[in-house]
Amino acid sequence: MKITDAKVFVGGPGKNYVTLKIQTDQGIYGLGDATLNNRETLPACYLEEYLIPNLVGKDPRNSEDIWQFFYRGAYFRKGPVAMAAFGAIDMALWDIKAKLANMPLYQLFGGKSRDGAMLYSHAAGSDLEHLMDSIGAQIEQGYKAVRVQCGVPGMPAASYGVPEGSGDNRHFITDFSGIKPKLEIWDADCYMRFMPDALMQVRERFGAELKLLHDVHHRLRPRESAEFARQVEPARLFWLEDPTPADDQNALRLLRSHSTAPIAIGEVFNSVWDCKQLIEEELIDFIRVAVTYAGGITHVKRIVDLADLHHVRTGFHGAPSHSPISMAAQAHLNVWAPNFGIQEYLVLGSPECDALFPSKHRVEQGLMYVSNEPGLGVDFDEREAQRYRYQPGSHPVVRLQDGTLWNY
Ligand code: GCO
Ligand code: MG
Repeated sequence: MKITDAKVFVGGPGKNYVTLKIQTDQGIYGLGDATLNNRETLPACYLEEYLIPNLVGKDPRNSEDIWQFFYRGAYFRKGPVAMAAFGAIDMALWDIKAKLANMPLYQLFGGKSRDGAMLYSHAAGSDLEHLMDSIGAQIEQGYKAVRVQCGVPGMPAASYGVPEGSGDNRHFITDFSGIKPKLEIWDADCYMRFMPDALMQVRERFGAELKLLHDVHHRLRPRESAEFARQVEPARLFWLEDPTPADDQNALRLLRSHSTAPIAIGEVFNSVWDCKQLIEEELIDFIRVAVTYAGGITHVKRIVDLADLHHVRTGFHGAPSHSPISMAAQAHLNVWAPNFGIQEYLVLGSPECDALFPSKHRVEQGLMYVSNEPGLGVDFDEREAQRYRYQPGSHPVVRLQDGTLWNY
């Protein structure tokens, strides 16, 4: 069996999905997602100019060797651009393999450990009142776990995860008005004075059962993050995400020695080497990598297995930049993984998105059920894809009140 051709498409409804389609000489094709939010053309170029010419002619069943060929063969290893490109190839090869076996992908991992995998959605408000309404709306839709982000008094309204104005805008991350970023302001003092009590009010309003998550988005210094993690303990969070940047991983020891709040980190990681210390020292409870920019199924499965040895559960990234292809790959891992924790999920299902990526995966009462079709169980309509073009966009940048540049 041989790979005969591969093509990359960039675009989608309100998104720049990077979709890879690998064709074989047996008529079976595989699909992969290389969407690196706001840098989409880079993995697309890496695929087209460097990887696809080396892919054609290879036996698609040797997905491990192909992964090693690109990773070890590149000499300059890792990085989100390369790992997103390898990830898309890897997803597509697993798709082909499962189609050849005539099985849904999860069967190749070892079958199902559960039927429905728990999802969390997002709630956000410019103030506590709007946040409460937004949480209520998510619960009404059946979600048992909700990530909550709230505007902070004293800080300009637009900060991470919080809509401008009072609306419920959960697609805030990318600004498509151009390549120049918008500005957000961060003030740790205002945040730390307000947020622990706000989370406690949410807990009191919605009761003990609701699983509450909160994302600090890398904004606190290590000492602040330790204090904050201790302060939020009474709210009994399901997780506290990215309390401090994980570049200096030793810094997490300080937080760990002051708080038992469950910690989730890893959405910006792209290799097992980024995860290793946090997992082995048991400095986190959930690993947040995504199949999209952590090297696909082959590499993420290795991370999941390492995590399992250290009581770390999965909580894969699922921001709206992931296409239904990588979300499907994660859904298959989620029903299999013995150490599954939760999956981030933001409804992608517009009619345009469903037309571009037809699938029978379904969400019911906050749980995701994978379809039993062979492969990833998602298709890609190339004719629909012709409707879309790449649209430049950017993440905001963050400054402190005095103008100092800070972590987005
Ligand atoms: C999350 C993430 C995202 C990121 C986004 C960047 O927890 O979902 O923090 O919101 O900001 O993926 O592109
Ligand atoms: Mg996050």
